Parts: sequence; C-alpha cells; structure tokens
Amino acid sequence: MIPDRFQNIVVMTGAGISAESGISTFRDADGLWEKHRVEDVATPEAFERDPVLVWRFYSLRRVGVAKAKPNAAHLALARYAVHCSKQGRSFTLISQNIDGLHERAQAEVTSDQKLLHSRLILMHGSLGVSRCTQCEDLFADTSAYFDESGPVQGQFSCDSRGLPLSPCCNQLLRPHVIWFGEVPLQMDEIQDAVSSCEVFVNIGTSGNVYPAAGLIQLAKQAGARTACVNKEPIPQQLSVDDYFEGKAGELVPKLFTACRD
Ligand code: BV8
Ligand code: ZN
Repeated sequence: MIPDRFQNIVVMTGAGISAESGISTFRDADGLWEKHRVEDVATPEAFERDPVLVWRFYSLRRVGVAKAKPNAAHLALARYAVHCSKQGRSFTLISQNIDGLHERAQAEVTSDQKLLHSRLILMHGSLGVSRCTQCEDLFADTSAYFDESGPVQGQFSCDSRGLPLSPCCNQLLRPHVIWFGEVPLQMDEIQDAVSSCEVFVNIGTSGNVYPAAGLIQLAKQAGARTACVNKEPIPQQLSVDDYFEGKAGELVPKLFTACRD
C-alpha cells in the first residue's frame, strides 16, 4: 500500500487495466486490433489513404467500449483520487487508454465531489470524441458510423461514403485519438507531473509505446519511488522498485487504499 505520507502520486495506465472489463489489449490480440495491423488503421497516413477503413475500425471499438464497464481497478483509482483530494494530496492519473473507463469510474465515484488535487490526463485522446479535420474543434461523439454491413447513420451527417462531417466546417471528422507519429496530448503537463512526483505507478502497460513507456524511467531519474502492476515484467524493469505481478482487478484495490504509515 502507498502510505498517506506521500503527497504527490502519479499513476500511468495501459490497456491491461481494462482487460478485466472485457476490452482486448493490444498485446493479447498479438498486435492486431479487430484483425487490423496498427499501421493500417492508427496513423494519419492510414486515414488519408482509407478513411472508411479507419472509421470502420473505430466504430467497432466504440461499440465494444459501450458494452464495457469500469472494473475494480478503475474504481479503486477513482476512490483513491477522492481520498487524496480530501487530504490535500496531489494525484495525477495519466492513461494511454482511449476507452473512457477512467472517466466513467470517476463519474461513478465522485458524482458530487469536486476533485481539487487530482487530474486525469488522457495522453492518447478519447474514443468518445470526434475532431474536425479542418479547425480541430472537438465534439463528444460515441456514434458508430459503420458496422459489418456498411455505413450506419450516427450523430453527425455523413458524406456519400458514410464518413461523418463536422457541424462547424462541413469537413471530415476524425476520431480524437493520437495516432502513431502524432504528438501525445498534454506532454508538458505530463513531464512536469512525472519529474516532480514522489511515487510513480505503472499499471497494465507492456511498456512498448513511447513516449508513455519512458515515463517510469523519467520518474526514477527524478528520485520517485516506482512500482509496476502487470501480468508480466516490462522492458523498463530496471527502473521498477516494487513489482506486483498479477491482475490489476485484484492488485490495484489492495495497493490503492488509505494507509497510515
Ligand atoms: C510520438 C491511440 C513524437 C490510438 C495509441 C521513441 C520516442 C518517441 C517515439 C517513438 C520512439 N520509438 C518509437 C516511437 C514512435 C511510436 C512508438 O512508440 N512506436 C512503438 C510501436 C515502438 N510512438 C509514437 O508514434 C507516439 N508519438 O512519438 O510522437 C513525440 C514524442 C514525444 C514528444 C514529442 C513528440 C504516439 C504513440 C500513440 C499511438 N496511439 N493509441 C488507438 O488506440 O487506436 S497507442 C496504443 O497502443 C495505446 O494507447 C497504448 O499506448 C499502446 C498499447 O500499449 P499498452 O496500453 O501497454 O497495451 P498492451 O496490450 O501493449 O499491454 C498490455 C499489458 O497489460 C501487457 O503487458 C499485459 O501483460 C498486461 N495485462 C493484460 N491483462 C492484465 C494485464 N495487467 C494487469 N492486469 C490484467 N488483467
Ligand atoms: Zn471545423
């Protein structure tokens, strides 16, 4: 457990924290998502080349996450954020996940409390948001625009190929997610938080995708106590002080609970 004496905690999560919510991880699907190679769907070039394929891929994932629920690990982190907030301690949750389960856990746990000292940073964006490709305006949007049989009417009007158009500029909408080759969101805030924290915990990430994977080393170099909760060791294991092997749904509620010293 993390003693309450630590004032400044940062947690980084990956797909493994959502595995017990039924969302397949990148690795478990051995690098394929819904039978697609990542480079064929999660890059700006892929969107340029075949926007229908990319919207079909993200529509499928939107349907998948709509059926999923936050699990015990998501909820334990949300409760811990409230616990830290009540004690005036700083809690920053950085996630690589775009599935919306941290936001839903927070809403479930803290519908009426303002979290003064805690932050949720979604560095790879969010599946539940679409972005105008012209002016970059963002729109909450959980619509699937394609299913197996073809185009499906969603929240925003579509062009002749079934691709959604932005209400602001009448240009293509894209999923508001960070693709390979794009700069993750709020990197300055992330770097500040990680280089000034006392405790840094990786949960459910294979440590393959940068710059997210390098944050535990940054924390270690900055003098933080580091921990990792995962089903397997990570490439950055030398930067891990405390390693907890196992399922996030079981280990995270034990680790993130109030604890006098
Ligand atoms: C960028 C959104 C420049 C889209 C995603 C070095 C430095 C910088 C960049 C690079 C570099 N080397 C290479 C690069 C380029 C590239 C990269 O990292 N490539 C990899 C393939 C080598 N990085 C980029 O392009 C990034 N941008 O570099 O910009 C820059 C950088 C810094 C500053 C300025 C400029 C952008 C990358 C973002 C790509 N978008 N997602 C979408 O989702 O469709 S990545 C996506 O895949 C996820 O977001 C996540 O990041 C990654 C999957 O990783 P994990 O979450 O870790 O999931 P995985 O399945 O791999 O592992 C799950 C783990 O959980 C496993 O270990 C498993 O054992 C464990 N587990 C399973 N079940 C459980 C469990 N653990 C506990 N309990 C369980 N029940
Ligand atoms: Zn626009």
